[in-house]
Amino acid sequence: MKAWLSRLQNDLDFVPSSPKELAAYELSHALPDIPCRIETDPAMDEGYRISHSPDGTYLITGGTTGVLYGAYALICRVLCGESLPDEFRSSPQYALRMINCWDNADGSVERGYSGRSLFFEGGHLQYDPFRMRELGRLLASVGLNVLCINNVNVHFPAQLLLEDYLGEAAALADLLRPFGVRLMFSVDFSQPMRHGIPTADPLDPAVQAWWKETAARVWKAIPDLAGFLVKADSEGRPGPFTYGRNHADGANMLAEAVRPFGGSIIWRCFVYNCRQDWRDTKTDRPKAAWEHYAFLDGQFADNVILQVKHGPFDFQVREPLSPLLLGMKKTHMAMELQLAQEYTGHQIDIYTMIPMWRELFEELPESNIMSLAAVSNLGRDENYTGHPLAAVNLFTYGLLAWDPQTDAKEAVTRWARLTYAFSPADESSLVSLLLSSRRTYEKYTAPLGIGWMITPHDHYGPNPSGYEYDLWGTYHKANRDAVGIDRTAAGTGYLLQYPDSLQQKYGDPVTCPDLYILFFHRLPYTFRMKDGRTLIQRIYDDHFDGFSETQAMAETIRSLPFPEEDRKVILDRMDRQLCNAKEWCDIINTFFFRLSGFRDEHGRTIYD
Ligand code: GCV
Repeated sequence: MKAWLSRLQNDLDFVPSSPKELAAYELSHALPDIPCRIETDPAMDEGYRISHSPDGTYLITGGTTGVLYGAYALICRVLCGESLPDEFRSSPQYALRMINCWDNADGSVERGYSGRSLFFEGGHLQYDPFRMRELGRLLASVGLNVLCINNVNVHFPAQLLLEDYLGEAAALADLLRPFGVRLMFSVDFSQPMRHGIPTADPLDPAVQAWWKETAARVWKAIPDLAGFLVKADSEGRPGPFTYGRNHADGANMLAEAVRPFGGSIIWRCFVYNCRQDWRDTKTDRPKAAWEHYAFLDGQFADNVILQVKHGPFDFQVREPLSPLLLGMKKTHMAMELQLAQEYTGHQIDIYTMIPMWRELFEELPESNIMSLAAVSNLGRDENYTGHPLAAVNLFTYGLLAWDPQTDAKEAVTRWARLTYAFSPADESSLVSLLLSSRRTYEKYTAPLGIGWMITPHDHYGPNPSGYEYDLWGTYHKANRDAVGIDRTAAGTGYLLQYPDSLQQKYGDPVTCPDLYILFFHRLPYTFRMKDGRTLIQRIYDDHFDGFSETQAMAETIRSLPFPEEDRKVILDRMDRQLCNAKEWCDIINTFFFRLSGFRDEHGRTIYD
């Protein structure tokens, strides 16, 4: 099952030369009985208007790519059986709606759970043009417009992308252009040093000249390249700190190089001390990004976009919104999400993300970010996302990047209807299951905002002490009396990075929402939660509930009429999810029971 494309009824058997031509093709195949006209109005850019004339014709007016988005919007609504108003206008909220692939030149994918890279193999760019068109279609049909094809951890020889591989990359850019998809490259900050320059110091004229020449060469080959994505001074990657420079120095130097070509520098803010000593109680990893960037607000060039992970740690099941996304008002910001289920079940466990994203957007004033990025969950597997149901995350991410007000249930329902066309009852079961899957996963994994009880490095399955004495700054400090970190002013002070209203909300365990409570507070197991249960009982209850909800989920999954090729994969993964949920439930409950000595009030089995 090719995600939601199967309802388009046809394989894309021609090479479109423009979004308009593609739009006409898609409309004539998907809606053969509906007369449509397309008119381009370049001023509308990516926006479109769909109007319905009395003679039954639909007119789609839009900018160069807007007409394609309009065509997909019309197709989606008609196939979903939705009624359309006589006139309907739309344009995207965010200019760059990006997918970041963590694909390596050797064909592996960092944190990839859907097979090998779609773009690389054996040190080369190597892709199937048919699949690239299908990918273009997947992205365009939900409005995604930038694809960064290589890993932010730029491993040699992917760096050659800028030299030997440029012709191949340009051919890929040509293939994706009619879909309104622009390429982006991750670059290594120390790249000049591979070309005979003894330093990568951003203030060194030879370094600046090298980047300018390189940018000129790259943009000559791919004139609409969206920009460079940079991971610097993070997890061993090189960066400006080596030369005593800050990240505005580094990003602005690159920004100058790409400016003549209209390129952007997407500069990641995932910077922290990854060689922390667990005995060091002064350093608190969530504080790091703010400490590195907040004081630089206003100093970044206007073609630099700071890309910030949605939470201050690293894509845990529940983290508060990163304070940087709220605090840097004079800098262009992008929020980074992760479709790849690194900490959220490896595309074995069902985990639908849009409920979580909606919570983030509720905290985030729209004007604070101008772009959205998501780490890809795509790979060479026939179904692209490994687990067929993980496709819902790519689909709904696209809708949300277009319109952050997108309703979670509506978006998931559209995906389900386009993908499976079930009966109303089955569709409703599938949609409820998907919408509740994140809470279920959260319940059987790490409790109440604490995160990080996962198996180190691989990040699948429980290991509550796995990261406890490690270098990564991700500690829960559970002992026989209490668990969690005090991040208030009396503790590490992380909370002080937030605006007053959030300091009030999170600062007192009595007002702090339970789901975040152990992120912000260190609490005794006897602490009374808002519903009167003790903290320890709540931990036990959540884990038992998480497992029993997974059992119910499995029942529903078995009852749904998935097409055969999906059914096999889904059932197999459901069995593995059941084992995983049981493992989490038993290990975490036993971990806390052994430490605290408190028995479950309901007498359920906790192993001792
Ligand atoms: C690409 C986490 C992941 C790494 C990833 C890193 C990042 O640490 O485990 O695989 O590296 O985030 O976002 O840069």
